[in-house]
Amino acid sequence: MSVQLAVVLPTYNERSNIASMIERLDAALAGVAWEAIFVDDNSPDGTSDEAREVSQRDPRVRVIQRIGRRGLASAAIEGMLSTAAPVVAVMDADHQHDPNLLPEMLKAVESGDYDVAIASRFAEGASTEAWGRPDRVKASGIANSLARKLTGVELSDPMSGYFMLRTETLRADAHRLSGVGFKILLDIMATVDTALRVKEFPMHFAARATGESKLDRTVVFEFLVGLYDRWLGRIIPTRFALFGTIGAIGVVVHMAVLGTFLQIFGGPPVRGQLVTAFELGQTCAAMVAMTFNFVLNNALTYSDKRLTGFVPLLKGWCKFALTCSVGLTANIGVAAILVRFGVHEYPSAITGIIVGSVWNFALSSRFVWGRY
Ligand SMILES: Nc1nc2c(ncn2[C@@H]2O[C@H](COP(=O)(O)OP(=O)(O)O)[C@@H](O)[C@H]2O)c(=O)[nH]1
Ligand SMILES: [Mg+2]
Repeated sequence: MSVQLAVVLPTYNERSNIASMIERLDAALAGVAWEAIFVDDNSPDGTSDEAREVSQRDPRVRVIQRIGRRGLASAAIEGMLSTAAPVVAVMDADHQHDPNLLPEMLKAVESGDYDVAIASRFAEGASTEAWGRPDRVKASGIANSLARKLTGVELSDPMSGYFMLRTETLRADAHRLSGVGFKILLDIMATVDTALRVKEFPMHFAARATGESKLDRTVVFEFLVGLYDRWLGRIIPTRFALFGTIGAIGVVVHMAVLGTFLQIFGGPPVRGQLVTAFELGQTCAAMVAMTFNFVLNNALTYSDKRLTGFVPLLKGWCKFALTCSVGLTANIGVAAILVRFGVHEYPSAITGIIVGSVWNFALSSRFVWGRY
């Protein structure tokens, strides 16, 4: 029998949930020709190994192991594009989503009456009490209403991570999806031009079985980044915007350090002094600001390629410093040339800064966080 339904399960450190998840899928999907695809971002706990072991016993289980990448949305997209099944579902691998909803969702999509089936945490009849996370319930509520306003998607739970659709619907617009962040359903709904017919299924959202949430800490940040990406990401790329924002905060840090330094050590220059307080302060401030930028970019702009461990961080910092020195030279060079050609000093300075940061961004994304 040809495969009817693919269930995509993005995973990061879910080793202990894999085997039980497959057991539950097997029980829930009796009579359906299904396959399960774990898309694992090379989890340090060996989730991929565990999934391969399950796959040895049950060939309906497949594994995509991604190296050097992170991200729920891009994992879901890659999983959905990897199947020949006509219908595909995405769900969490941590048992928060009840697989017993799958047959009804499949019926709705297969009937042709609906394009998308969504398991909703907030539809009539759904519940989130068992989740045990009133803080996240509240955050999801706010994010949902914001998302509804900004994208015009009218759903009770556009941030749900549990949904099903025909693979051809996805493939038609896959190249236009942003793949940034974690809210893949919202991305799909906001991207496709035709109005999708949606059926919502109230679900009882459970507590995670074992392991810990990956989204707790970054959920708000990722959400904002995702919204930005939808809005302006095509004009100014999201990563560059983040890089630039962090750079701008870096300038504030620089000034604060320099100001403090001059407050303490400032005063008229002493005769015979080798370096002035300003020169020393400027140097310290630049080092602090650069380190600050490096740390923030590592944590936020490149959260998916984050460097960890002392040696990689030190190496990364040295490369970043080197990159910044090239950018600084470009910055000063361009500004100086413009001034010589009679351009006013301020626009020249700003042009220099823009050229320098584009340069820094291009080089550092490649040499510090990229692969070469
Ligand atoms: N491949 C992949 N899966 C992820 C990533 N982050 C989270 N997941 C998986 O996505 C699902 C939902 O994530 P979870 O941490 O439970 O988020 P929460 O339910 O919102 O707290 C789980 O199966 C995670 O293992 C990621 O960066 N890459
Ligand atoms: Mg979860």
